[in-house]
Amino acid sequence: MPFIKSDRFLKTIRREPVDATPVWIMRQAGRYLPEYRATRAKAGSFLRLCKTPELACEVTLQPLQRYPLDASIIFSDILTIPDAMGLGLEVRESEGPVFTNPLTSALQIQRLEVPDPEKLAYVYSAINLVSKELAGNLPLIGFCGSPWTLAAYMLEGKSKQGFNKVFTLMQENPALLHSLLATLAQAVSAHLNAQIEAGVQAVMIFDTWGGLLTTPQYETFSLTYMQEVIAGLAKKNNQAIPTILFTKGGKHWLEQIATTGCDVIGLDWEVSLQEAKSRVGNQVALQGNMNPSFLLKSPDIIQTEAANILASFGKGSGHVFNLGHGITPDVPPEHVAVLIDAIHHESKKYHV
Ligand code: 1CP
Repeated sequence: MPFIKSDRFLKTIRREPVDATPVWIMRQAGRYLPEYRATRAKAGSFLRLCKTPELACEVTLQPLQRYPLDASIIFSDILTIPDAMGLGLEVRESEGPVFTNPLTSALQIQRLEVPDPEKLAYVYSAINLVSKELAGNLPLIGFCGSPWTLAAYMLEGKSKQGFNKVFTLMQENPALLHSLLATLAQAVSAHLNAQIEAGVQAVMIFDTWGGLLTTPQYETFSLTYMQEVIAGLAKKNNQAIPTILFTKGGKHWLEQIATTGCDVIGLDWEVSLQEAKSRVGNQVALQGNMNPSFLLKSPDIIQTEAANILASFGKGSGHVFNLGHGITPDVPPEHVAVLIDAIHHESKKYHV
């Protein structure tokens, strides 16, 4: 199936009228798709897949060839920045991402530098290739991790519940943590700006581990740096590029997030769209927020939950449908088709 043409995503972010609610899915190119697994096997490793622009382009397009999605997201990973800073990323089948050279000393942290853009050129080449294929029919989203979330992985060396090491540094040497976050904010800004230059029409900041923080810690160690990143984004043809800010576990901080300059708040399922809308009003659009585990249930349960989420936002433009976190590898691909169809059909009544 050739992919559809849709302008619903960008219109919804601007809260302009649309005929139906747009939908895309976090990790839409991923292990639940057999064609993704085949391309990953051909590439030999996850990182080789990311670093080969033709293959990254191929997997970016795979979900669009299967489903009438309203947006695409470039296939890459948030951990490519630390990899480019010399930490040596490996993504292992059993363990997930691991750094062969994690941050273990103050000296190592002090010596970190914003990576040479050449080291991430494969991302920009993949964006060029995907943009050509999409030919303006569908928007392409670029992305990065938040400075806080990247710091958590870089100090821990891998994914680990609680991410204790970043909290130890926060206690023992907050100034050093701030210097790491400041360097990462510069690296993230440069990476997003290069993605904008290469052709993405929106960017998303994934603050996956912001929810581990207390409110004062969130403001000091995560939000401030994301605000700095947003303030530093390049314009294209004098127009700001829309930004989506997603803090997983961020339900307490929607009001603060709405003041960062972001255009869309990404929500997980811990807060309803109705509540989020009443708290942030018309300042920003909202994206989310179905629990991905519903995709493991039967089609009628998926349809009912999709309808509940649409009803929670209610009438009018300003809601981009998505999951509240990434799709899991065990989801049957047919269930994704059921969900997207339900969103496009069931949402029509909210857009008259
Ligand atoms: O085995 C495989 O093929 C690797 C699985 C995989 C995939 C498909 C990883 C390793 N990364 C990705 C792609 C990816 N990662 C995308 C692609 C674009 C799309 O959405 O289609 C995106 C946006 C990400 C972003 C990402 N990577 C985040 C933020 C979003 C989130 O899920 O919270 C995070 C935290 C990562 C780190 C990472 N990379 C890979 C994994 C399995 C993880 C998560 C590790 C953990 O649980 O801590």
